[in-house]
Amino acid sequence: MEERSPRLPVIIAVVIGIVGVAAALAAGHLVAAFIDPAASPFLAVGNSAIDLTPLPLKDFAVRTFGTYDKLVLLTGMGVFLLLVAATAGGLSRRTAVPGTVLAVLLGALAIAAVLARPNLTPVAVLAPVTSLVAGVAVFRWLHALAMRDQHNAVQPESAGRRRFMLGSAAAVLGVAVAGGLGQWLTGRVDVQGSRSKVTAFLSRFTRTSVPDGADFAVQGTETFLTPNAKFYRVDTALSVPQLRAEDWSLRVHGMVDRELRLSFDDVKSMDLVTRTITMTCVSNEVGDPYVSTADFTGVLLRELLAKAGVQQGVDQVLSSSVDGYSAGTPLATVMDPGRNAMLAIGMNGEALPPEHGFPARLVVPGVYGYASATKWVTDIELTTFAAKQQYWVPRGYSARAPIKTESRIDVPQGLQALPSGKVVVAGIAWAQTKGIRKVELQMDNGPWQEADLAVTVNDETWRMWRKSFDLKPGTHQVVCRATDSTGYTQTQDRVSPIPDGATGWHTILFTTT
Ligand SMILES: Nc1nc2c(c(=O)[nH]1)N[C@H]1C(S)=C(S)[C@@H](COP(=O)(O)O)O[C@H]1N2
Ligand SMILES: [Mo]
Repeated sequence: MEERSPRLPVIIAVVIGIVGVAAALAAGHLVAAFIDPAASPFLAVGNSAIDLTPLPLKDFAVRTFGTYDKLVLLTGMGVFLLLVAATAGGLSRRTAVPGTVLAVLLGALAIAAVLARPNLTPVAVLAPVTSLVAGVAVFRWLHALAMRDQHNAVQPESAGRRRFMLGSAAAVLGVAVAGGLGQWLTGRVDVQGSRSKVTAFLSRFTRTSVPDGADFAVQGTETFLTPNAKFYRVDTALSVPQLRAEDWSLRVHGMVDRELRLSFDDVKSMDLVTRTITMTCVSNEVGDPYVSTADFTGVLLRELLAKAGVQQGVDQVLSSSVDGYSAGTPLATVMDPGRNAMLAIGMNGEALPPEHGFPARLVVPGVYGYASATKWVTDIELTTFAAKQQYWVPRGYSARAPIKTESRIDVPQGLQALPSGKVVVAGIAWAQTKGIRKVELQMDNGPWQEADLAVTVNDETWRMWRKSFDLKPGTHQVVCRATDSTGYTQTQDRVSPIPDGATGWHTILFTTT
């Protein structure tokens, strides 16, 4: 019989591929824990994928998966990686070349992703480089052990895989230790402890009091202030940045008379105010939920920037975050004495939740979040729109993004079936910082009728409305439209969020029986 080079059983080859990739991820994760958790190859690749995602796809993801968009991305990446690792292993039954090539390619991808992260220093590249080396080394080592077993397999199969078994057990243990240690080191940053101290500090400040009658929550619609846990969340951060207030600082620079570097204690010692503000995401399609309201506590940006001395010619306030996001807001909007643009450290009486920007973020009434509300903010540069572009501008959104007058029906819900007779239609309208003057409803193509408006809180927030109808059994269609205090009635023209926010009338179909 002719001598053939040994061939590994498929299952062994596949296991080697998977353990090799796991070793690469774990080793990189551990090294990243010492440099910057965001350099962990899996996260870096995911974050770069987000940055490269075309705008329509990003909007689709936000709309389809909501806050789970990141979980979906991570799961998808995990499944993809598992399949690639298994395939590369399976192709390496005779020689280790296919698996090695794949490990090098994946390593190169991770290196490119880390180098592309705007917020990582060059030394962070050590994490994916370690991944590449560990992946290739573990893969080739296990492959060699398995091949030797295969060659010597004169005994029955069961007894002949000792080296491979021991080797892979050691590798799996190594993966668990390195990955676990990396995770532990990353989690050691005591963000919750830091938050508790900030919350205790904020408890000394009085909250704003939302007047009675500011919402119609009795109808099952939203409360005027959105609880922090229900506040909409939109960002590009695959993992929430873990920053302690004690380690945070804010640099204010660019076209200023004096550059500032503020610590969190510096901010705490400034004049802190609390303002009720409604935030809105530009990705909000007509009827969507990306609008919420909170009591924000912080320093007015116009006072903070005055300390730095804004120079002639500045028209853009470019804010950046620890994770490399940036937002650009018109200087005139930020400095407007009639508007409460702020550096916020508190939200509804507690420290900002980590996912809403702990320890500090910006909030600018009347401007969509992407162009103003930088979370985990660490840098404010005074510059011009001509000189610098914020994160979303090269990706297709407008540089200037005032919030459009809009309204939404919250009850009944689309396609809901209700008893006939008295039916309450209720919802919200917003036109920060103009304020809502009127909301009208059109039932079953009848005449427009004015809804009752809830008490006004201020012009930087949404306004609740409701109206009851007497309805016979059947199918009904109700449409709403708001008019702001400038007299502008929201347009019926349906446009999508790109490039500067959706418009159109919200329409609901429901039945009564
Ligand atoms: N660092 C950072 N800040 C960010 C974003 C982001 O992706 N990264 N997204 C912005 C967008 S698009 C919006 S709508 C608001 C949302 O803030 P929230 O998640 O607290 O509601 O944050 C803004 N600030
Ligand atoms: Mo947004």
